[in-house]
Amino acid sequence: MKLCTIGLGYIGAPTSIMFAKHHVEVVGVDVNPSVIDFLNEGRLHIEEPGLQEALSEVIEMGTFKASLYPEKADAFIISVPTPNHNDQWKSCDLSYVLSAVKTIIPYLEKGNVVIVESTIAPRSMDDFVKPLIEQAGYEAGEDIFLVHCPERVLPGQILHELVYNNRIVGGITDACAEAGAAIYRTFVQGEIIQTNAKTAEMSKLMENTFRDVNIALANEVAKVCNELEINVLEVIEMANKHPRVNLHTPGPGVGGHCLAVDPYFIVAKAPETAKMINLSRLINCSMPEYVVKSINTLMENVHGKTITLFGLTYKGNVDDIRESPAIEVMDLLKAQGKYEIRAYDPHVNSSIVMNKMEEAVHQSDLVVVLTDHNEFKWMDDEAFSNMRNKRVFDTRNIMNVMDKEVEYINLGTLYM
Ligand code: SAJ
Repeated sequence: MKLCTIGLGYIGAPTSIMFAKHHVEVVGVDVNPSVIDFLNEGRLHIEEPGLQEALSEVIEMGTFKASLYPEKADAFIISVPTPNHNDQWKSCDLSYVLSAVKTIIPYLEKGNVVIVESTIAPRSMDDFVKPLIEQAGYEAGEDIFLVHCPERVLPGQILHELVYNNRIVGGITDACAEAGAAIYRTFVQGEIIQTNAKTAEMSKLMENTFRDVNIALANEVAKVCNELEINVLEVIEMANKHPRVNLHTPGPGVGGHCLAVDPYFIVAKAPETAKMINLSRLINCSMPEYVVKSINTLMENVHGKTITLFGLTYKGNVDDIRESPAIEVMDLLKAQGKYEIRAYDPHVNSSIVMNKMEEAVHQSDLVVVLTDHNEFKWMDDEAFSNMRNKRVFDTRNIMNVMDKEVEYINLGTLYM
C-alpha cells in the first residue's frame, strides 16, 4: 500500500511514521519547507517520546519520505489544523482541511480512500468535504471512499495510543467506513468501530468536551472551596473514592489545541442549545485571571517584586505552548507592570525562558508552578535556597518540596 499524508504536525508526523514502520510506503506532505528538510534528514521538529527513534528507523527502512508535493497513492490522510474562526462563537475554521482536499484532487484515482483525521465541526464531511469530491467528478462511496477517522491520541503518549486506542471510522457510506477500517488494521490493535461520518465527528468532539466540562466543574469547586475555606484537593480525592465519581483536577486553566478549541465547534453549531458546554469554556478561561488574582494576594505584604513562573507549556512533559494558560498568566502579570516576571521551562527552547533554574529563582519572591512537568515533581533542598522569600504557589498541585524553610501553597490551601 502507498499512503500520502497531508500535514506533518503533532498528529500527521507520528501517524505517517507509524504507517511507515509497518511497511507502508508513505509520502508525508507539509507546506513548511524546513519541516520537510528536517524530517528527510531524520530530525524531528516536535517533542514526543519515542518518535525520534521511530523516525530514524523508517528513514533507514526507506519507507518514509517528506515532500512539499502530494503523489498518487492508494490512500490519503489529512491531518491539518482546524483553528477557531474569529467570530462570535469561535466556529470551526475548515479552510486548511478544504485546501488540503483541493491539493490532493489532481492526484486522485478511482478506488482511493480519502481520510480526514483533523477534528472538525459536526456535519463538515457531508456539507463541505463531500461536495468538493463530487465537484471533481467522483461519486463518494463508489469512486472515492470518503472517511472521517478522528485522531484521539494524547500528546506525550502518542506512539502507544496510536496502536492501542480504539478508532472510530465514520464513512460517508458503509463501503467508505469499511475501506477506512481496512487502512487502520495495518497497525491498530484497539477496536475499530465503523459508523457514519457525522456520528464520528460528534463523538470525537464529545470526548474533549466531556473532559473540558469535567475540568470546569473541578475549577468551579476549587473557587467555591477557597471561599468556604475547605481544601478542594481533599474534597475531590474523597468524592472520587465513590465508584461512579471521577472529578478531574483543577488547575490554572485548560490549554492546547484540543480541549480549548473543540467545544466551541459544537457551541457554534447550536448556540442557543449548547449552554453547559459554553459555560464550561467560560469557567476554564477564567482560571488564568483567578491565578493572577491569587498571586496578587500572596504578594501583598512582600517587599520584593520578583516572580518566577515554572512551566509555560499547556501541560506537562510536552513542548507545546499553543493556547497555554501559563502564557496567559505570564502576559496578565506582565501587563500589570507591578512585578519582575521570569520564566523557567526545561521543555521550551526560546528567549522567553531562562535556561538555568538557579538563575530563574535567584532572589525571587515567589515561584508559581504553572505546568506539571516531571522535572518539577521532586525538588531537592537546594532548589530554592537562593530565593529572597521562600514561597511556592503550585497551581498544578504536583510539587513535593523537601526544604522545610519553603512555604508551600497549592490550590487546596490557597485560603490559608
Ligand atoms: N487539564 C486540567 N485538569 C485535568 C486534566 C487536564 O486542567 O484534570 C488541562 C491540561 O493541563 C491541559 C488541558 O487540560 O492544559 C488539556 O490536556 P489533556 O491532557 O486533557 O488533553 P490534550 O489536549 O493533550 O489531548 C486531548 C485528549 N482527549 C481526551 O483525553 C478526551 C486526546 O486523547 C485527544 O487526541 C486530543 O485532546 C486531541 O487531539 O483532540
